[in-house]
Amino acid sequence: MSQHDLVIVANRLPVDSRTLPDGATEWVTSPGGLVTAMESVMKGVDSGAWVGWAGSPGEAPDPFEADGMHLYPVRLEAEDVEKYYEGFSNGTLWPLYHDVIVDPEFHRTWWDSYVAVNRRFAKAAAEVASPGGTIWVHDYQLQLVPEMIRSERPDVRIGFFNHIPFPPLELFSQLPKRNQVLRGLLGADLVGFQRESDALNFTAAARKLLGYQVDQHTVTVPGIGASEPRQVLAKCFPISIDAGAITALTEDPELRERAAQLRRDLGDPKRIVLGVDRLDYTKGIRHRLKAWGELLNDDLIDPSETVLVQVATPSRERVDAYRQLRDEVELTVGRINGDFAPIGRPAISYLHRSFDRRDMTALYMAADVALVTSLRDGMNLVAKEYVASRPDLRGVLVLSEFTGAADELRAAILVNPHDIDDLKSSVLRALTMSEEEQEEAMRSLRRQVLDHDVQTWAKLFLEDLEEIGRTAKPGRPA
Ligand code: GDG
Repeated sequence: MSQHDLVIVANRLPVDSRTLPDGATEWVTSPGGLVTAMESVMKGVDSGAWVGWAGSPGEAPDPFEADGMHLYPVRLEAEDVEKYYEGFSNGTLWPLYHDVIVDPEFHRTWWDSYVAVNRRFAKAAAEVASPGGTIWVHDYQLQLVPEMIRSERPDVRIGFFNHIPFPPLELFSQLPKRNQVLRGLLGADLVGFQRESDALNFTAAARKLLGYQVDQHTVTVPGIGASEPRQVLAKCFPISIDAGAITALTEDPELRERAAQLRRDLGDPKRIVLGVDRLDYTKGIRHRLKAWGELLNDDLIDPSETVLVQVATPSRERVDAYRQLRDEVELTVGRINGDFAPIGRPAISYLHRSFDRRDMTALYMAADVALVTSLRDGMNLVAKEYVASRPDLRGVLVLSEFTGAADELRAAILVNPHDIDDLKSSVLRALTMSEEEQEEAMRSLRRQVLDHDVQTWAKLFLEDLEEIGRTAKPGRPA
């Protein structure tokens, strides 16, 4: 087995398998922020690897290479998918870490599976990291992995990044096995979060629940037996997007034409309002639709002039709460269209499928207003992608206060999505904003997004991790 200086560990590998017309399958890189960020850092290392699940239950494929990355598939049986992934990750942790918007469920068999699968990922990563190398673990599905790696490979630097919020102590305390989760995370040298408040929630939990000493962003983990205490840095690193790649797309004449065509396809409305979300209860889609329905009902929006385009990408379709959400959203969209749509065109153009990156960018370019109404969101990349797609300085971003992005994108119209009246007046304000106001706000938003792209995010995280490794373990190879 080869050895790698940088090993990424994430639930999914950055590839999807595709079936060709002759029945053969091939791997295609799946687009996404993490893949882009990692591609940029992988370029700077001699040998990089990625450990993750290839996406189908059962026997894992052999390790293979894709786009210059060494990929190590981890096996997940159908039962692991049900208990580790749909169960503990998405039925327990996801709702609990997102302010219990739906009730978290807990089953001890889910936890057992979470532990077993985390061990499998940790073992796979420990096997392929070079001596003194770096392992970067991602997200809530793998919180036990840092400690598991450390017990096998104390020579490596371990980083962890949590893409979703870390909840306040009062909520985190509800998690059965909370201390095991904390100890798992504290196996890392650096634990990264989206927002400062997430990092503070985490250090508060380490202090209150484990009794560990905390000094600002540093948690001291006591040594076991003769081993020395260790310091763990918990800090925020707000994730971002590949702003350069999006800017390049917006300059493509074919995409400009596609954006214009989209408007024509929608019946040439005066205003297009856009929502793009995974179909997830954290994204506030129900609240958005309620506000939209009321605006139409109150005659404050004319459906022959203004259309809402809602992309709802299919997500976690086997988890009950997601099935229920889909039913509710589709019922509401159907009702609103039935009540208000002009003949031959929708009041809400609802799209329950995925689009390629070019179509997504064309949608952003066509949208006069983007609506991000999450009830809780680690960051929300859609908000940043919309801003990056508007070099023309037009368009208005309505952004929930409960996103990580709201900490940075202060020039957006910030909204409390729980307050339907606030949501309604924010939408109306966005629709009536003058071109000068739009330009001023968009210029400020763009400065923030273009100066802090995903490549910078990854670089800052890895630099901090390397620095900690150097100071904490002077004897280790740099
Ligand atoms: C988690 C955290 C955090 C969506 N539909 C399509 C499509 N997308 C792309 C968007 C965007 C991404 O998916 C969604 O990212 P978000 O940040 O909005 O949300 P989550 O999926 O919940 O991501 C979140 C993120 O991790 C990163 O740390 O920001 O808070 O929850 O890039 O454009 N892309 C394409 N077709 C679609 O139909 N191509």
